[in-house]
Amino acid sequence: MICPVCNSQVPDGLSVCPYCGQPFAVSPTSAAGASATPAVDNIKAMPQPAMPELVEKHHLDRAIRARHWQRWFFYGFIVLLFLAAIGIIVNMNNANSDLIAKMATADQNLQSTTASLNKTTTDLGTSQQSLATTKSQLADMTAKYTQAQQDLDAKSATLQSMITQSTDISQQLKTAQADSSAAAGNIRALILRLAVPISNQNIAKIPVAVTGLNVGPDSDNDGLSDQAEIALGTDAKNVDTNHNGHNDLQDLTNGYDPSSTSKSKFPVDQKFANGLKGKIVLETQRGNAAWYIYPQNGERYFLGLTADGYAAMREMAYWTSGYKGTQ
Ligand SMILES: [Ca+2]
Ligand SMILES: [Ca+2]
Repeated sequence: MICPVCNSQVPDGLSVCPYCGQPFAVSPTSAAGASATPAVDNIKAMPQPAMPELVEKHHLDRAIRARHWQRWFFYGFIVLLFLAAIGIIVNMNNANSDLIAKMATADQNLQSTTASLNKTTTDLGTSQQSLATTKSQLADMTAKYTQAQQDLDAKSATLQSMITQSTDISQQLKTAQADSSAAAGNIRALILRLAVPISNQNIAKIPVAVTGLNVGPDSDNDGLSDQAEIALGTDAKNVDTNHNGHNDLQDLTNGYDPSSTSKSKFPVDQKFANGLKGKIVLETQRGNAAWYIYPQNGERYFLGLTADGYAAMREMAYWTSGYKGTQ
């Protein structure tokens, strides 16, 4: 049978384990039968170690085996700890390397960010200066705009005043033109009333003063105005009315009658002319031409056609003023 305490194989029928001293329960059959004798015999036949030594040896063996297993467990545990420590160190080393790399990267990023920040700060300073300059310019422009607006308002007011004045002047000019037209009519009527009528034949007896004959339009550009050519009976659109090879002004300057087809000189009668000194004569056959007979030399000075009474008045004022300029 097996000892329940030390698990040692012991012969059946023993009341005590010979290895550990554990008492056994003795069955009645084995305790009081004839079979008890063989068991005792077996026990006797077996080498019987001393009981204390056996127990002590058994305990020592168990302690040794326990120590043995404990030692191996300890060694295994140490190995595991060592491996774990190596793993931890390796991981720490790797982590440290990663941290160093990350720190280097972070340091580079920090330097880059710092440089970028410094540049941004510089740009910001520049932008602030530019903004300040722009604000200053804007304020200056605003002031100029305000001044320009004020100037514009002032000029607008001045212009409006000038427009008002221009309207007044325009109205005054219209009034003056009406007055002038009325005055010209009155002067024309006065000349017609005061002038001495003279025939085309008789006026040719009065020498022509070759001055004052170029006032106004000159269609053929021969030096005689269109009105003067009407008064002289020449063609205002033909420089040589009598076809004698000399233009109308040249004929007149040399005493020839530029309207005469006979190409002859004027039939000047100075005595007749002197009789009309200081008077206005009106030759009615050639557009009511008015002439002033100058008192000093008895020559006739063209005043104009009475259709233009105002011009006639100016000419008469000129010739009667005593002034003989370059007209
Ligand atoms: Ca002419
Ligand atoms: Ca001629």
